Amino acid sequence: MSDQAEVELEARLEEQESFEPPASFVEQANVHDEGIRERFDEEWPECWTEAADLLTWDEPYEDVLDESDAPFYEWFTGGRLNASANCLDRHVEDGRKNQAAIKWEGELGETRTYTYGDLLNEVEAFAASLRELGVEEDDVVTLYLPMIPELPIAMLACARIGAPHSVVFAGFSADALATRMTAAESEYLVTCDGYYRRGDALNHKEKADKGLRGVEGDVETVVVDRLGDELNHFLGQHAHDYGDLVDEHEGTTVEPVSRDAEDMLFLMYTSGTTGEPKGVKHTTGGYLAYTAWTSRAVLDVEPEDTYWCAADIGWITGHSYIVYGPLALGTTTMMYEGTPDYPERDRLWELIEKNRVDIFYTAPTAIRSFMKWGTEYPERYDLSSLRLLGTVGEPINPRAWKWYYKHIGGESCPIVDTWWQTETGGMMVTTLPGVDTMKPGSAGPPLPGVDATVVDTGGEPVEAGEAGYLTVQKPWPGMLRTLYRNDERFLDEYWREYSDPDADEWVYFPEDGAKLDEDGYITVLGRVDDVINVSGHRLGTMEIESAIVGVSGVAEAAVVGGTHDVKGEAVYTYVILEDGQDPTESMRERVIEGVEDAIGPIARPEEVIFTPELPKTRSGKIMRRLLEDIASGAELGDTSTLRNPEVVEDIQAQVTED
Ligand code: 6R9
Repeated sequence: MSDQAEVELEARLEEQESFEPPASFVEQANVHDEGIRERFDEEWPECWTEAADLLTWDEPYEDVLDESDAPFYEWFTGGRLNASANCLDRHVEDGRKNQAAIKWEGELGETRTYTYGDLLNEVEAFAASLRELGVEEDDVVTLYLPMIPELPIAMLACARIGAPHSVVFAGFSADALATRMTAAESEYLVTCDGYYRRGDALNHKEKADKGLRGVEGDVETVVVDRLGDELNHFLGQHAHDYGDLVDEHEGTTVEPVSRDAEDMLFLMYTSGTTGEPKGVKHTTGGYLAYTAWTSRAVLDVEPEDTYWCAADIGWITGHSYIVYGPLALGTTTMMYEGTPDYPERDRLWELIEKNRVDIFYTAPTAIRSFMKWGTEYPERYDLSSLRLLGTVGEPINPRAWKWYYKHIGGESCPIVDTWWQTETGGMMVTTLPGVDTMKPGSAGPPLPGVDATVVDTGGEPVEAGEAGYLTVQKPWPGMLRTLYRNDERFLDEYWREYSDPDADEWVYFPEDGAKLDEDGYITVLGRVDDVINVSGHRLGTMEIESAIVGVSGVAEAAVVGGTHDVKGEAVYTYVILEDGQDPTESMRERVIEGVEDAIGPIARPEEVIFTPELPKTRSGKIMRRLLEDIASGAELGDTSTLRNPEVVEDIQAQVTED
């Protein structure tokens, strides 16, 4: 293409506000029925049998939905099934034993492929091992593992014996592990010696051991040997080597335990408004049906595909769309251990070309990094195997969307911008790639059967063109069932705001702001609670604040999100020291360390701003909005109503200095 033509094309793309799905995609799409939304509305809730039909049930369910104890909804009641049998056995029985189930790429270039047959064997061997260690049905097993195949294997082994797993992201700190294990009263842990990050061997076992010292009682621990001789570690009391266990139980048959549809499949701790992480409970039938259905309808996954979701299994995206959804459909799901820029900034594109990846799903923060690095990296590779692209985790700006569309998708792949949460289990608002027009920056209409409505503060639906709060007005199969052992908090956090319990009307509030357009498309604007979104990771400002006030010498702290080019938001901390303490460099380092120890490097403050006071209203409330504007470098509004307007200038000067 001539330079001139290139410039013209760029200009056209810049202005284009909507995109039709390519005809070549539509022809082959799993869902191309334009009337699907009306059909699901008319047939609701029976429409969801379409999702349940993707699964193999040991016992058929009696009712699709039981609303008798709303908002403690139950789905597919009376049905029985096992998630691991749905993800493994039935595909092996269908003659697909030798098809790749997991293709794993290590950071240093090693690869491992597990066929459905291999995966089933290892899952059975590890399930037998867990049983031998004493794990019984309904015992919570904590998995503190990085992106190695043993993580999905352990998840499926737990599912096989009916033991819910609680995966703790490997980047979380020892303290975060201890808090989650204690909250779940989990007496079993699967972890590893270490893993690679940008070529360096990280000592993970040390962190796990430190975490275990914060947990009461004996914990039976299994340690995966990821690094061989690279790091020396001692197994210690109550610790077992994963490889030895699996060798010992090789060839053992473990019958999948038949679970009630409403039995817990897993727990996932996520950040909320208070300092305590919330234990989101997902169950077997509804969750698996919903992740399978959305993988098929939205990600267009087919068994023949090589599908890659470049998230970490330590977050919900990895649970739903690396492990359960894709494996339930019997496809080949990829896992990558490392970072996108190691050894070079072309790693992901190299892996797409090498594995002939059909579908690629990542986060806007990653796309913004790719943009910054430049087109030379994707241009080195043949990405023509791609059929569909997806994003998740935070709003995507139209520029990043268009860059992804052009430079990764070659203008021939639809993009699905999928809004959902840990609590929703699966996607809720997104275009259907074979049906809907795409509008960069707007996630799209709600999925069929999902009643996502933007409302005003009074709970009334807003008019087209207006902004308000996102709500979900009808239950859906993938929804969380409660917060683990805390029904009261479940009601408080999600259902108090817009429901009318006297009229038995229940409205779910996800704590996101949103805007509606004339075509019913929803643009999600971001959290309206004290949760910030750093590189697609959800962090509670209260958790960070409590970590900072735990540092000796600190009197008070306020944490807000400030806008950041690549990360979306970054952590800004305003710190007040105790009398007699000086704002030294070492104090700053201790604050940063305090946060990393309590949560992990993902929560590392971008800036630590020392101030003698926080800006407060006359009634004594901290003006968070103002702190956010300062962090983002935005225009400040009128500050004269503050009790202490003079501190603002002082703080602002510190932020602009850096
Ligand atoms: C899946 C996941 C949930 C929060 C959610 C919202 C933000 C997720 C989004 C999005 C705009 C999208 N979010 N997807 N915002 N557009 N496509 O990320 O779960 O970690 O629980 O975070 O992420 O603010 O409330 P989780």
